Amino acid sequence: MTRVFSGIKPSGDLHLGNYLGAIRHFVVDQHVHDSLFCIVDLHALTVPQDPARLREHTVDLAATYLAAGLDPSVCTLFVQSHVPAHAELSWLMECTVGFGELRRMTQFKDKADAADFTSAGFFTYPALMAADILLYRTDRVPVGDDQRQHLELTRDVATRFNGRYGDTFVVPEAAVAGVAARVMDLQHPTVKMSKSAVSPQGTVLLTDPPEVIARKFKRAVTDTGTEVRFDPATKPGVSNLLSILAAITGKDPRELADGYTQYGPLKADTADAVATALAPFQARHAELTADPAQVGAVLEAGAARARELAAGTLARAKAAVGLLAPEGS
Ligand code: AQP
Repeated sequence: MTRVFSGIKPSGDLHLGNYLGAIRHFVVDQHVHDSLFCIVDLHALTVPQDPARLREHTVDLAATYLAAGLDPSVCTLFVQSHVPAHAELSWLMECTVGFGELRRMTQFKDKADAADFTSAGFFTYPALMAADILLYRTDRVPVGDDQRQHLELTRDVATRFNGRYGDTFVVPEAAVAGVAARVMDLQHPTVKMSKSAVSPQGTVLLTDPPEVIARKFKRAVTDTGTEVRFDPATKPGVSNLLSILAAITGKDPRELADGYTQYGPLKADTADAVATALAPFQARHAELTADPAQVGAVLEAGAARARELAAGTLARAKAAVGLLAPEGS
């Protein structure tokens, strides 16, 4: 059975981009592949976090995974820092990846330029991401389009390590969704919707009530002209709405465009579709939020399985590079 691994940072409230680009694909994958879904809390530390908020976001992300339909009886859900092998293998990855390769990562270039403080961890986090994936001998990594470059780097690092030290890692494939692989901010449609963006009106949270969803879509920035056409290059605002509606209805964004002559009805229909799709999630999320013990038990069982799987790969990788195993191990 092929192995799937993916993760999300508990760095803020989850949004429609996280759902359409990642989580909804996890829900399908869990029934087809041996799937591990991680809350990558170590990645969240690459930018300063309030400790209490980080803990809250970690539990909330677990509740979000479960509420979205991840079933712990068929997939493994766990917190990255509960499996120390991630941090350990990350060092071996940092010593395998090139400085120049990390410097070329566009997410680093974009965000580092805008930040007051850039941690060394923010620079090296693609090495930790490679460790996350390679630890589980992952075949397939479902991610949004923004992570494609990091996945390529993981493949390069795995191939380099295998070439230097012998066959140790599986070289994984990225599985990037076709429609809505990059959901854009409703107020700034050339920028991706993001947890850390300072754009509350442009970011649709998974927990937004229907009236807030309706208001955000109503105020969405559209393009000059009045024609409804799917053309991300010249009509990014309208194309973003069509992509969201297409992802939820399973229709083609170009065909959907043919059904509209004005922006208003497209905004209203997209808001309705999003609110309806999120309603069952929101009900389940509220129940799980009231029952943190249930969420904690899922994470404990998930970490136990992940530790077991990770131990073998870490031991192989350490032996391959020549680290002396402790006596009696
Ligand atoms: N706008 C998006 N459209 C489609 N997919 C997206 N993803 C994130 N934003 C969009 C996908 O969600 C998964 C989890 O992402 P992450 O939280 O680990 O990191 P990120 O990509 O950096 O997400 P954010 O929301 O932008 O977080 P911050 O602002 O904290 O950096 C990934 O599969 C990602 O592709």
